[in-house]
Amino acid sequence: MNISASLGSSLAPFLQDVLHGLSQPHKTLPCKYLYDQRGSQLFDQICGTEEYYPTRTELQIMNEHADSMARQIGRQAMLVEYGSGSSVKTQILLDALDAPVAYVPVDISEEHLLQTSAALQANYPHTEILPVVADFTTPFTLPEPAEDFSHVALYFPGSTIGNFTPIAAGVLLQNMADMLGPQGGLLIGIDLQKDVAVLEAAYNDAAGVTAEFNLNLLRRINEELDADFALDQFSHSAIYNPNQHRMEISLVSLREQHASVHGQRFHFDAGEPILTEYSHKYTVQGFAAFAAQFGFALHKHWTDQRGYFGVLHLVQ
Ligand code: AVJ
Repeated sequence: MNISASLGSSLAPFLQDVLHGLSQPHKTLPCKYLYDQRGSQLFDQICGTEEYYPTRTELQIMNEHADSMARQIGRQAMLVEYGSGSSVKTQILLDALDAPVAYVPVDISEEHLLQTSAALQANYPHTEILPVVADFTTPFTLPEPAEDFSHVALYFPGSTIGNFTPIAAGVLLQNMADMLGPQGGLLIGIDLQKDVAVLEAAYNDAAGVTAEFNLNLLRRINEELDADFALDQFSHSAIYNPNQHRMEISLVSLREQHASVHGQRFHFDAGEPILTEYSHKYTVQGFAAFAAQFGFALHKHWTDQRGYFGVLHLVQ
């Protein structure tokens, strides 16, 4: 995106969010901006690393239990997915679901989304594929499928919910509850609490793909927001915070330095972090209790043998 094209009377949201985050006493950048075209590619690459267990574990759970999940979801559903990415897990669900009325993948990475949707439509001719380019953290309108549907089934895999602070996750769950109504269900993937060494290895892969994914955010800011971050003067850091049950992922300034974004100059101390992402780890019961505050009841859940990852079906 060209910023001059998206600048109206106010600043473009990306620029606004970056300037705001870097002006905080503890500098932050919103993790949703990690997923441009290059970032989405790098994330897919992370999923293939030896150390990053969540995707492969969730896939294994989906492969093993998709039929049981499909029975929970029921017939005639409009399947909506938040943060669909490459929709790999969704295809397992679509295969088990016996032609849902429509599939609505929602993602902010437009190119990636439209490519994936075209491929899916060819593979699932009896399901209407209705991609929506949107940021699912802010309200958006669901498309109307040509055929009637009986209920909305929301699929939110990948433990994306882990990126949200408890407060933001609560807002999201409330929005989901409002969208779903009394007939709706939520099938959600969550990463579970486990040995710290396993967690930290997953976010510090030896090949350095996660580091590149994280640094890609600064490269993107340089490119799109007229900034001048010295990419080799920031390093990737990913540490588990056992009190908050979350991975804290940041870019650490390797020396005292400045960077300008769109004419605004920011100072960085040596060792100062820019927080780029949280990844919260839950327990099944802990998450169910949390979701209950927003009217969700846990109907069924599935996990792997090691108990690394959980897929939960919650209903209103
Ligand atoms: C896509 C949010 C699930 O938190 O594990 C992976 C993102 N960041 N490695 C996660 C991520 C660094 C990932 N989620």
